Amino acid sequence: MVVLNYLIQLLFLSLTICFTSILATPTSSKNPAIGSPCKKIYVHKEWRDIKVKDRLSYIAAVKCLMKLPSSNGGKDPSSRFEDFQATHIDLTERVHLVGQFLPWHRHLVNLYSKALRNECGYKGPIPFWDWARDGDSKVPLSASPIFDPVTGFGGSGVPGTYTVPEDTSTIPEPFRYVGCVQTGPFRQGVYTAHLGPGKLVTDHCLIRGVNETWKPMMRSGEIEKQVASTDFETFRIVIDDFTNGIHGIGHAGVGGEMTNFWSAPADPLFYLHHLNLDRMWWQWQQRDPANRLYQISGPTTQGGLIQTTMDFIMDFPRLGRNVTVRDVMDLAKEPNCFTFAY
Ligand SMILES: *[C@@H]1O[C@H](CO)[C@@H](O)[C@H](O)[C@H]1NC(C)=O
Ligand SMILES: *[C@@H]1O[C@H](CO)[C@@H](O)[C@H](O)[C@H]1NC(C)=O
Ligand SMILES: [Cu+2]
Repeated sequence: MVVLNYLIQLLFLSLTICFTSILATPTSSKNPAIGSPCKKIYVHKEWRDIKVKDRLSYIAAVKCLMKLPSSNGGKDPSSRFEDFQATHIDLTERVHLVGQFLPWHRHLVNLYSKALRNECGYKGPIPFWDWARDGDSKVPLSASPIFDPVTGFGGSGVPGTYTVPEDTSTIPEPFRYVGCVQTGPFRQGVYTAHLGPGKLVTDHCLIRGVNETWKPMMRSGEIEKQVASTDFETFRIVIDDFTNGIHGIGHAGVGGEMTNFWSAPADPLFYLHHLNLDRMWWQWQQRDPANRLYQISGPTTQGGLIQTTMDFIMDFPRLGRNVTVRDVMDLAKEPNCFTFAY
């Protein structure tokens, strides 16, 4: 009798646990109220400061995202990884060279980080790529640990292995498409992108053309000049200059599809680059939080006259709910909840 009683109690207990976890997932843990304090703050780290074991599991998680079906179940995009790229392609004209550029990409990278954790079980730190460490280094950019064939994202493209499509209307600088990456976890034959280059839909390899021309612009002194901007408008414009700005140098330094305004997120390095750009913005905000934590400017549309405000609504089709610019300004609040190791 005692045993039976105990068994019934156990059964009841496990049912309760079961129900609680089913009920808890969609409401409380997945979508906490925007603006509420964070339950946990994730500390993002530079790629080479992350344990090799975690670097490998990060790469495995990216590959997992590439295998998961797209949230719309469709052909284009064909995976969860491509959901993020497709959203970037669709919204390119609306989210670049405008006020929401930094806020929108901050949230995009955060949604991607959450997908790696929640959908692919990644438990380590989310990596950023601190280009200054390569800019200040004696070795060529192509020798950066970020391009390591085993503990990195593979190297540059090999000339002659990729032919740029005839329609280059959304491929502004085809000479940067040196060739297919032939080393590392995303090498040709192992990873095939379906969206891009540009707005085209083609099956293709990961295209890179690592370009040493940009290494001097990655030096910490050069980057500091940009972060030293005293108002957001100056900062926003100076970082986005393709040839000198810190947004452009990461894209141009990697070359290939990373230089494509639309389809750049075909390269998993896109997210490490943009997280570092976000880190530069956060550092800029932190130098004078009273004035900068909630400072925004820039047109709502490319070349437009209306200025972006805190109430501006940003959307993330396929990826998550709408958020305002205000919602992403303070990293210590939901839906952000992360910080940088340095
Ligand atoms: C590297 O960038 C420079 C400057 O834009 C350009 O002249 C050169 O063709 C590029 N090389 C490659 C391989 O992309
Ligand atoms: C999200 O924002 C977009 C663009 O402003 C808008 O078209 C859409 O209706 C919004 N969706 C919701 C659910 O509010
Ligand atoms: Cu972008």
